[in-house]
Amino acid sequence: SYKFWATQPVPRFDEKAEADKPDGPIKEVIREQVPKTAAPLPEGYEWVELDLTNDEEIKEVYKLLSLHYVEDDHAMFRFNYSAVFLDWALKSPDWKKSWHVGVRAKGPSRLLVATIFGIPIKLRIRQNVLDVVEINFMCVHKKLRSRRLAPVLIKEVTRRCYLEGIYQAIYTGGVVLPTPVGSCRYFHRSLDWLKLNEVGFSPLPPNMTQAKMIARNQLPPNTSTPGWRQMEEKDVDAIHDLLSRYLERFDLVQVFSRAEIVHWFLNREKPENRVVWSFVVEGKDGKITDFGSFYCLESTIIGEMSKKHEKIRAAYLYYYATEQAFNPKEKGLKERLLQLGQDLLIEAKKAKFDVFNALTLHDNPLFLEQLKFGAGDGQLHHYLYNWRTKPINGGINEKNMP
Ligand code: YNC
Ligand code: MG
Repeated sequence: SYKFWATQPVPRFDEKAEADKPDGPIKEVIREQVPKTAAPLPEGYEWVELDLTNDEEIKEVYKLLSLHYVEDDHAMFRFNYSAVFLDWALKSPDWKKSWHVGVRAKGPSRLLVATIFGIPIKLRIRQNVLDVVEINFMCVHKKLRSRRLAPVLIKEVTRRCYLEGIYQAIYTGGVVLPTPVGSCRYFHRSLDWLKLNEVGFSPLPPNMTQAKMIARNQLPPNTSTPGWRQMEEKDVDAIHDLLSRYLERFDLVQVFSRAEIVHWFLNREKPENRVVWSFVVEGKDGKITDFGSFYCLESTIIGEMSKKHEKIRAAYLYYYATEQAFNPKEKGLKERLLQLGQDLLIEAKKAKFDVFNALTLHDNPLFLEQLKFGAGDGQLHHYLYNWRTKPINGGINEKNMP
């Protein structure tokens, strides 16, 4: 029935009548009418701005999310976003402390019981480029669920965005709400099939043996694209140019500044706790012709399957781009993406990832099945807040941290 969402500036499921309206805001926000203070919380709780420049506070967010954030439908796995991941995801260029919202218990424990975060990004929706907020990591402690706290969090972060003159948002989720602008499915490529089988993630298909499954998922030990190497600082401008041109082909994409290319892609940490892994292909003439990346996100094994293994180490396909997209022969694009995808899988295998995940967006459907990815049962829906546009198929924003 969506009692809360029915009050919000989002398209209704049955809004067919509006389908001919041009793209634009659903509601005009009047800045003077935006409340200057937060709505009250239930007795015993208070609003806080989290200070993510303080390692202790990042650890508190880590702790809340590691115990209470997103689980799969069968409660077998829970995302385990690391503290370095949160630092990377929430302190991107021009981040604002006022959009790092928490709820604490009053009293001596001051326990953090709920969060919702926003970061500023530039988004292109078809022909319109907008400054928006990307909302992520909304979480309520399990003991406080189903008390209508989520709408309170959403309204508070909205108020804080309005005060900054930001009136549109993008967010993703596994749940169906009014109304997805696009939807995609998760695909999974086993890198350590035996471990995935032992933790209950990959069942043995009928008429298959374990040995056959292991053989089927073997990868060559080394990459094969000539000129393939890790991304370095000196590649930033070339990647900025290549990725920007590549993304012009899609209808819903982030528009990156140079500083954002550095932030989102440059390999920073040592491999042991690296979040983002980025690679380029350098031609003989020194030109960067291709780019590919993935990020590391572990899941904790929470069910009865947790006896033998504690965690699944997953690589998530992130952004990629190739000059081949500008070659008039479409066949060349598919072949090139198969080649780049294979080398990303090999890098992930070398870095001891157990599985490689990807969504059915952008050009991914061109190579997923041939690279032995299989459809999972998870869906990811993309949503826009206060912006009307026709549904977008496939060409949707890659940022997919659920
Ligand atoms: C969800 N994921 O439908 P109705 S994704 C949005 N996104 O409202 P209560 C959600 N809305 O149906 P609980 C939602 N999940 O009555 C539920 N809702 O209209 C809606 N899980 O609230 C739901 N993190 O407090 C219903 O539910 C209302 O106690 C019910 O809390 C929900 O970060 C939640 O999956 C999700 O921690 C916090 O279950 C809790 O269950 C939890 O009674 C595990 O809420 C972690 C989890 C969500 C991950 C994410 C994106 C969030 C986007 C929020 C919307 C942002 C809008 C734009 C704002 C800025 C605008 C500007 C400018
Ligand atoms: Mg609640």
